[in-house]
Amino acid sequence: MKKINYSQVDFDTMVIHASQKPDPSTGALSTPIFQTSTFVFDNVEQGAARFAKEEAGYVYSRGGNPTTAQLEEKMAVIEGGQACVAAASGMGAIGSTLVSLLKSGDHIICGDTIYGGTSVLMHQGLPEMGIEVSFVDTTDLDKVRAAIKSTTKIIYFETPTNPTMKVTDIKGCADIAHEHNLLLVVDNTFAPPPIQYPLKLGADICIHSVTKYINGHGDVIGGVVVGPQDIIDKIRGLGITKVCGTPPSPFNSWLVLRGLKTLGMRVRTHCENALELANFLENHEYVAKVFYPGLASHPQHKICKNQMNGLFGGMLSFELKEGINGKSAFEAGKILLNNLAICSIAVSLGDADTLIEHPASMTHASVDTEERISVGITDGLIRVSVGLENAKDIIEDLKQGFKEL
Ligand code: LCS
Repeated sequence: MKKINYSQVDFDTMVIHASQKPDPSTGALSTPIFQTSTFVFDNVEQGAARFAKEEAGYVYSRGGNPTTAQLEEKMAVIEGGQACVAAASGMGAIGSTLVSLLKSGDHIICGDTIYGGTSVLMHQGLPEMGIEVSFVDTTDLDKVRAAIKSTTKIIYFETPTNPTMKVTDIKGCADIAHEHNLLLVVDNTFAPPPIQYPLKLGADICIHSVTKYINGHGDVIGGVVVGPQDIIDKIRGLGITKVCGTPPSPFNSWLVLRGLKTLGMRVRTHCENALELANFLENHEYVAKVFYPGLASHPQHKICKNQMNGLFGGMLSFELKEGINGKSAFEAGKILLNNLAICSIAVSLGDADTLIEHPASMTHASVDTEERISVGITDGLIRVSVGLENAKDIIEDLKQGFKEL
């Protein structure tokens, strides 16, 4: 068979075909699940050559597995990177990356609004290993520049941020990072392709919690890191295989491969539904503020338009007004969430189902209260992962919930 030139085919064609090869022993089109811990060598010499990396091939599934390798190859093509390593979770991907690339005495600049689990890693995990972390509002490039020290090695952020949807100019930050010989690491979980391509905008490393849109069906915990071959080799060899020991299971890799085939159509529908819901919420009398990159009212809407490919993601958050029928915004939010039928009260995101949650008591409960409020994660903030149901039904669900306030 001839090879597909991925730069010449549409995204929807590419995500189906990238890395896919019929199984050589059976011709199976769907990638087999190589549910094995170990791989048999023909002889001692071959085993030694594999360990010495003189011969390509598998050894032990903590260091590499054929099903997972197909996922890694596909994700590298999707994000436009040289190589990819998969992990058992998004946190496994982030933790393995940072312990592989940083050492005691190094300094990292981290966006000031991040997922609660990443916040624990940055506030406790890294400092306890002697790594200094500065939290910076990366939407302001002057603040990023000012935070650079002689020991700085990495700039790290999410864009859009979880849960406030703040957007950082990836290209602007990449230019600053490279002027100072730093690596730019972007967590692209909230804006997966075909929305946003951090590596094409100059980032060195792109991370996903594939638990979210990349798998898309709410049945896997997983992560990936995409970047240059030498860096990915280091993260695989040290972080994923030895220090953290966090490869995904072959079955989970297979589920993600299956989910990926519909990435484009899922993501486009998430984006369309989120824009409709954002417009509805912005015009609702009970809503004080909506945070969605696709609204003209979003503070970085101009940057969003450029770097998010005209799609703005499936995530939004909003604040209810204080004093609706004498209730605080927090009380009103509880009543609203407890009276929904289609939207499930749950953390995570990127599933077919619409998920609604309260960051202050759930995803970001581990963040220090003062810090949480200072970055806009108020007690009244509600986050929605807009699903693939019909947008009208999602809006009707919220409408009937609002009637209970
Ligand atoms: N990065 C981002 C931006 C996330 O939102 C999450 C999880 C992670 C990394 C970690 O990925 P995991 O280990 O869970 O695969 N975010 C979650 C959230 O907002 N609700 O539940 C999990």
